This record gives sequence, C-alpha cells and structure tokens, in this order.
Amino acid sequence: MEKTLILLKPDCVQQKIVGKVIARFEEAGFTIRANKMIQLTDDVLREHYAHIAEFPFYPSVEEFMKETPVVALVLEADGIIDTMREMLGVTDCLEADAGTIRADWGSKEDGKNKMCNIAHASDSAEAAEVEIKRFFSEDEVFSY
Ligand code: FUP
Repeated sequence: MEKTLILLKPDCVQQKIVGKVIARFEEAGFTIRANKMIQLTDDVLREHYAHIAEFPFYPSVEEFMKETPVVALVLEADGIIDTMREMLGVTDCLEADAGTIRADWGSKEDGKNKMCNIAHASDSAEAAEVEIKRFFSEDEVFSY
C-alpha cells in the first residue's frame, strides 16, 4: 500500500468543491488516513515548494497558497501516487486531459492556469514520506 499527501488549494476551497474532489477520491477507492485544514505560512511554503522557490512566479504562488486555509489529506491505495497524478492531470489546467480534476475545475485564466490548479499531490514515494511528515504528526495519521 502506498500513501500520498494531498493539499486542496485555496481555489478549491473558494469554489466550495472540497467535497466534490474528496468524493472523487473516495469513488476511486482511496482510503482517507488523515485530514485537516491548515493555514500555510511563508516558511512551510518555502520548504514545500523549494524546487520552484527561485523561479520568478514563486511569489505569486506563495500569495495564492495563503489566500485561504488549505485542506490537507493523506490518502492510501495501491499505486496511488501515479493514479492520483493521472486523476489530477498535468500542472497546466489548459493542457490537462478531459475528465481530470484540473481540467474540470482548474483555472483557464491566462496567468492562473498553472497556479490555480485545485490540488497538490506528492510526485514520488520519497516525496510523499517527507510531505506527510511536513503536515501531519504520527498520531494524526490513522491505520484503522
Ligand atoms: P505539480 O507537481 O503539478 O503541483 O507542479 P510543480 O511542482 O511543477 O509546481 C509547483 C507549483 O507551482 C504548482 F502549484 C503550480 C505552480 N507553477 C506556476 O505557478 N507556474 C509554473 O509555470 C509552474 C508551476
């Protein structure tokens, strides 16, 4: 079994589609192991987005990710990291395949289409391990 870390971003919260997105995860058979709402800070964002922190668009991402609290989840299923990234679609909502979460609900607005893309998902098992620890303590991740 594999776990992944999901952040439902401020555009998801603002559109009030948190429930719809989580419904897709449950319909896919994923098990919710942890869930909470978090207000992100500059420090945690700089850590989480270290791989883009030097890009010119980073300050906009930082501002956007603080617009509202985000909904963090740990989900589990066989092969979930790859399945989840397929369900989400590629970073750019204009290029995401039809039927993916980002194609259905992500921003199609010029300048926002790569940033307001509904959800973050871990991109590898190694990243998932680090990211789950970043947002959840051990006793917040349930094995029932
Ligand atoms: P993803 O793994 O699909 O979340 O995408 P990345 O890790 O490559 O990007 C991290 C964040 O930077 C994403 F939330 C979107 C944002 N981003 C931009 O705003 N502009 C870009 O050109 C690329 C990424």
